[in-house]
Formats: sequence, structure tokens, C-alpha cells
Amino acid sequence: MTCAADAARYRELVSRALAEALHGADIPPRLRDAMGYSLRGSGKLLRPCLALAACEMLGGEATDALPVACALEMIHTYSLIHDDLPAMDDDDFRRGRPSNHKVFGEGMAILAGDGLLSFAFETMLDALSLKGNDPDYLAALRAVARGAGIFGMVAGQAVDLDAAEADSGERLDYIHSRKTGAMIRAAVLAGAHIAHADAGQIAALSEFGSLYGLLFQITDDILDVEGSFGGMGKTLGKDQAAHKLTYVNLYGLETAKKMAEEIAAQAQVALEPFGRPAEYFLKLTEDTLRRDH
Ligand code: GRG
Repeated sequence: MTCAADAARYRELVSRALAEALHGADIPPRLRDAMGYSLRGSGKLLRPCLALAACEMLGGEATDALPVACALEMIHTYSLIHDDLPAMDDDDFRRGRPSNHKVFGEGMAILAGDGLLSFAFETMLDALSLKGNDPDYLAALRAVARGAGIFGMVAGQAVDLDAAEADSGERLDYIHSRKTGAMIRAAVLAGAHIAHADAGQIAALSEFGSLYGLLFQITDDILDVEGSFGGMGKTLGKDQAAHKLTYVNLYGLETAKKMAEEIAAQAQVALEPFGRPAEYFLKLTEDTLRRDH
């Protein structure tokens, strides 16, 4: 099977499972609508795909990682809903449509995010229970919790909120390794744990996940300058205008592009221990370097 076919299969699996996740849930209809509006938007499903691909690369079944993959997308979606709020990044558009709070109001958008975060953990705990509390499955949950929480994405967002101006590369790395990188790394590690990865495989994939997360963020910063609304589905140029701490603002566009090339090469080296089965990740790294959305 080709990488593109794998990607399409992963997306199909995750989209279907996400559509079913809230179906018929006995919860307030407007809350369900607000959660579903963002969860079933036109996101790339990157984090779920990373988890499924890591699991399969190490000989596991993609379906075993599916609940965790869905949970990753729920957590990612909550973070986007909250990030778009006026108190945070104040964005009116996301994934090519009005942001959640523009449609449902700020209060309901906050609750939709809260609901998705809690539901993500409920989804993973139900799966853990079905797996007889398998310690590797538990390690996957822990990786997700760590990536999403106060040592990961929330920490990065907290520091970003206070960093108005582009100042140091150290602070930039702190923010992005947590705000964007931690969930990406967690997705790869979670899939690997579910496939019962050994310590060496976890170490190599931790390195790959960190490098790939950094590549994703640098290319996101580049696309904030060079991308289009049609491709990215959100307002662009805001970071530039606000002199936000981004790779482009700190190092300049050309240097940021060179950095992306170097990080992509390092990410591919980190995959060497896995040989041919790492083809999906090798191609993904290449595609991310050249991405326009
Ligand atoms: C609210 C705790 C909290 C955190 C918010 C994710 C995030 C942290 C903020 C979003 C803004 C941001 C960091 C953008 C840079 C990279 C990024 C995460 C882009 C969005 O992810 P994609 O491109 O989006 O995977 P889709 O829509 O495809 O899912």
C-alpha cells in the first residue's frame, strides 16, 4: 500500500469514528452541536494519523490505536476552539469557517472545548478498560496527558500568551516544543506504546516526534507569511503584524526555510532504525517541508 493510500485509510477510519463518537450522546443539543461543529471540520487529522501510523509501523493494528487517535483529535480541536477565543488569539476563522465562538458564542465555545477535553480522556479510559488495563495502553494515555497538559501544550500556550514580542530563540523553542510539538510527539509515542514498542524504539520515535513537531511549527510560521486563506483556512499575517515570537520574525524568512530543511533531514535520520516500514513518516516529513496548508 502506498503512503497516500495509508493516509486516506487512516483519515477514513478516524473521520468515521469521530462522527460516531457524539452520535446519539444524551447531552444538551447545543453543546453537542458546538462540539461536533469543530470536531467534524475539515482538519487534516494529522495527530490521529501519526498515532495510527506509528502503531502500524511497529506491527500493531491501526484499530487498536483508534480510540487514542480520536482522543488526540478531540484534544487538538479543544485547543483550537480555545485558542481562537477573544481572550487568546482572537481569530474569527478556523478551518475555512467561522470560529466556534463566532457561531455558538463565547460561553458555549469554552464549554465545547472543555467537553472535548474531558470526553477525550473518557474515550481513552474506556478503551484502556477494554484492553484489561494493559500497561502499554496506559503508557499511551500518559503520553497524551503529558503532551496536552501543564508540561506540554498548556505550558507552551501560557508562555506564548505572555510573549508579546519576538525576543529570544530559547523562549521560542520553549513555546513551540510544547504548544505544537508536545501533542505531535505524544501522538507518535502513543501509537508506538499501543504497538508495545521497546525502550529503543520509544527513544528514536521521541526524537523523531520532537523534530517533526518543530518542522511543522516552522512551516506553519512560514505559511503565515506565504500561505493563502484558501489553503490554511484561517486569517494569515497576524503573527507578522503583531511581531509575535515566530521563527520567521526572529530569524527571517530565508533562514527559517533553511532551518526547516535541516530539521526535516534530521527527522529522517531519526527514522533510520526503522528502515522501510518508516516510509509513511519519511514521506510525511517530505510533504510537510513542501506543504501549502
Ligand atoms: C488553548 C491550551 C491551548 C492551546 C492552544 C494548538 C494551539 C495551542 C494553538 C493554535 C495556534 C497554533 C499553535 C498554530 C500553530 C500550529 C498548529 C497547532 C496549527 C493547527 O494545527 P493543524 O494545522 O490544524 O494540524 P488542522 O485544522 O489541520 O487540524
